[in-house]
Amino acid sequence: MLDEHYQPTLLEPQVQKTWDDQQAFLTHDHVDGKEPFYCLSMFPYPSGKLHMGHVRNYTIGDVIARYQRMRGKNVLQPMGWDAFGLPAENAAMKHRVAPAAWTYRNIDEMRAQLKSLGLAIDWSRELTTCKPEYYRWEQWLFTRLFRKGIIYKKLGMVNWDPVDQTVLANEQVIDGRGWRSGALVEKREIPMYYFAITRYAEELLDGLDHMHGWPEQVKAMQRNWIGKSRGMEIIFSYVSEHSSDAEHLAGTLKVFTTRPDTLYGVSYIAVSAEHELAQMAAKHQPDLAAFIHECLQGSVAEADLATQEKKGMPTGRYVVHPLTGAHIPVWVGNYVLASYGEGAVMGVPAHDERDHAFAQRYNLPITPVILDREGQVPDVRSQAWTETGLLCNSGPLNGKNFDEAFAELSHKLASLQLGKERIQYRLRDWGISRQRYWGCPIPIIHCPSCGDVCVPDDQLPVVLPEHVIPDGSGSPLARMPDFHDCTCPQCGKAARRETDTMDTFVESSWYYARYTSPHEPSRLVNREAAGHWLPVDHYIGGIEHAILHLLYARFFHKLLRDEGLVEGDEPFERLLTQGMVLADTFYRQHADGQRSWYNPTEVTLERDERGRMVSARLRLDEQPVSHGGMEKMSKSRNNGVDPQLLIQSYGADTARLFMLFAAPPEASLEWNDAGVEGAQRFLRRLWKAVHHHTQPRALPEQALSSTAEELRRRTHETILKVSDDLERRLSFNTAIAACMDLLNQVQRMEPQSRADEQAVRESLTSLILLLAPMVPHISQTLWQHLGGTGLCMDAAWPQADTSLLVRSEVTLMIQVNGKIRGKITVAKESSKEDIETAALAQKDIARLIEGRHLKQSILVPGKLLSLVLEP
Ligand code: ANZ
Ligand code: ZN
Repeated sequence: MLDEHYQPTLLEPQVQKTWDDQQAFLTHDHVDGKEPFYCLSMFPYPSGKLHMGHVRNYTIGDVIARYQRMRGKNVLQPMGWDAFGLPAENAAMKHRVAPAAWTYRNIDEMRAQLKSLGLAIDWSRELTTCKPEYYRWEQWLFTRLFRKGIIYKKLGMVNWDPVDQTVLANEQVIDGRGWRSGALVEKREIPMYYFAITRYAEELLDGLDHMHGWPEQVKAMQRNWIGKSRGMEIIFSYVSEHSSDAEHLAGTLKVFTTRPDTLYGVSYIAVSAEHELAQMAAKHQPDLAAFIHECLQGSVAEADLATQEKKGMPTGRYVVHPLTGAHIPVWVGNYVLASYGEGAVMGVPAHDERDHAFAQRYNLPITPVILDREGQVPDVRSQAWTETGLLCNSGPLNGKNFDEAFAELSHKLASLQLGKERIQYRLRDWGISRQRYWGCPIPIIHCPSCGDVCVPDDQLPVVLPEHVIPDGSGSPLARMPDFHDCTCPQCGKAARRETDTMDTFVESSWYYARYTSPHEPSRLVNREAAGHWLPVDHYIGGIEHAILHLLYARFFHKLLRDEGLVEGDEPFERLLTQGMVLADTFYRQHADGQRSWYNPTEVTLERDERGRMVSARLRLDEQPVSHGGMEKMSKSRNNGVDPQLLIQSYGADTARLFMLFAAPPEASLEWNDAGVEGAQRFLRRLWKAVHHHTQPRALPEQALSSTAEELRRRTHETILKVSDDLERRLSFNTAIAACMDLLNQVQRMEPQSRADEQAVRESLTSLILLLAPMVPHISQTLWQHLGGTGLCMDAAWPQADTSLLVRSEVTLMIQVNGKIRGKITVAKESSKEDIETAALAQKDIARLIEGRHLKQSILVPGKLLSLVLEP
């Protein structure tokens, strides 16, 4: 018997127990006749508590996983922990507890929280990256890549805290000072290990063009990050007045430019403060030395460099123009990046804004060499003309356009051996050494005779001791002879183990592959399992990972491929980047300008009839607080709402439904209590409708009433709509809205006959199945009550009976990219969206479209639907 009232907090643990008892989420690699589907949500850092962003992420992933399962796929949805990282060390210092113990305790708490959400996760595949059985394979791969030269050592710049005598992570430097000591941070160069990701730059860039399952925005961000520029390197020889320097200098100065066509407009050369010429010249010029020192103090972030005031100082050195032979002064410029191109720029003030600002400040010549659109010499006194055009003031190149000038210059300079065409990437090699304790040890042994030697396979893993409590002063491993003293595997002499650990981005770069065979004892992955499951069919995570994590994971996939461990070029077929969760912020400002922030749960709101906030008062003292707008839920604004409280008071299904209904997945979601209550109300209504329907009543045997006929049509329309929303459009909010509509129809109908009752039953059963991926607990209970056997999550996804959709029908041709590919019969009054949905649901059309994006659709009513796909 179904209880009259919906009591989610009682029901949900029972349903979860049923799933557990039946091992419903356990995934086997091969299930006869079932296509594999790998659905992955980005794994969390075990900070201790689930936040709303996690709940949103994992709910979306779970809906996709459960939907695909009902579609008959063999679905893999794993979960794990990105368990190394700085917060564990900070917590360790604060609470005097070992990072390992803190991390493992957090994992236990968060696992329980995730389970309470009812996620269809195969927990038997759980991974924890701080465990030796995981990171040993990272170390193993490191040694392979080191031998291949894909990992190499060079000097890298770090933040050094002179008081704490320790290297600081960027986030530990606050306003240029160490976060604990308050000491002014210095830059230091130390040897570090690097992944040669730049060798894969071209492939990482080209791959994006074929990734139709990724949002355009994310691909654009990756393109910019890789930053490919086509240009030329041009060589300027030094004017050898300062012969002592000339001996040390290579004899030439190289620049990288994307605008060789402006070569005749060069009026100075600017080098970065780190450039060898700058260093050399500073030896004789104390004022230059002071300026260079000042430049090196500032931020190294490119954004800061771009916006700061352009400053410079002459070095007293000159170079020779490769074509005119003119002498050109060399300056040190604070806007020149040491790590881009050659760390040197040919200054063309007439055609580059930065150079223009610099030249104006220091009275350097501004000579236009590119004509404007009208073919006139542009007025560049107050502003640079930065577009391309025909050349002027450029000797033999006058009148040529960019391409002609480029070609001619590259020919000419090559013959003089003073330049050549070159591709430049903004992407840098990836430095992975961290002078931290809580990370994966780098498997290298430093031998006084043999140098850097890889730890041999039979000595892996290099286990990180777990009982250590760091104190903030340097790496504890460097003070543990038990850890670092060892013998050289090559010559047997006493040697020292590397005490740096790896960037935690390394662990998250390959976990997706390990999930396919998480307990494989003898290899990084089981090749067969990896071949079976990869690539990930759908990857879901926050937009904040659009660049680094996703780029590193793509890079790793290629590394694994080149090691013969996985197939294919890309790890993630389709990507969904969910938006942030926002909430209102409330504060009071104190006399000293400081603000105290109050949690939304401590504040009572008054709203007008249109829902606008009229007043906000702190519950504690009934006095007003100011509204600071909607912001991302965060500790600093104290506007986080704890998902656990939400689940405890409303149940997981309500929490899930609210998350899905409040906004499309890619948009940001604004938290509000009214929405939560609305979600709960809908589930109560659904419950009530099923309860009401299953009360025994005597009904005559009669034909279907016209309202019931209409209900059937609506039911099948809804099936079609929700299927498309869940599969193609990933539009969960509109899917839920369609279900809400259908429930309204059901509730309006009082059956007059057995046949009518049957129609209602069909609607309710369909509704429950359509909602099952989103609200799995209530669906399981109601479905069982309506006579379903087994688990609702294993029931087949409802199929729309298209013959029922037709009122008075018309047949339309379907065109794809201009060719007739099929036809479709639809109700005369169908909306364009409905016709499109129905057309896309046709097998033949779906096959044509697979993996591509619909760019446009044009409806010629009564005749034709034309679909235009993206190339
Ligand atoms: C001369 C010139 C003339 C330039 C002109 C631009 C416009 P992208 O497109 O990002 O690759 N540049 C080169 N190395 C630099 C460095 N280390 N720090 C700062 N700027 C640097 O940018 C290439 C352009 O950025 C290059 O082309 C160079 O300025 C500058 F009308 O050379 B150009
Ligand atoms: Zn040795």
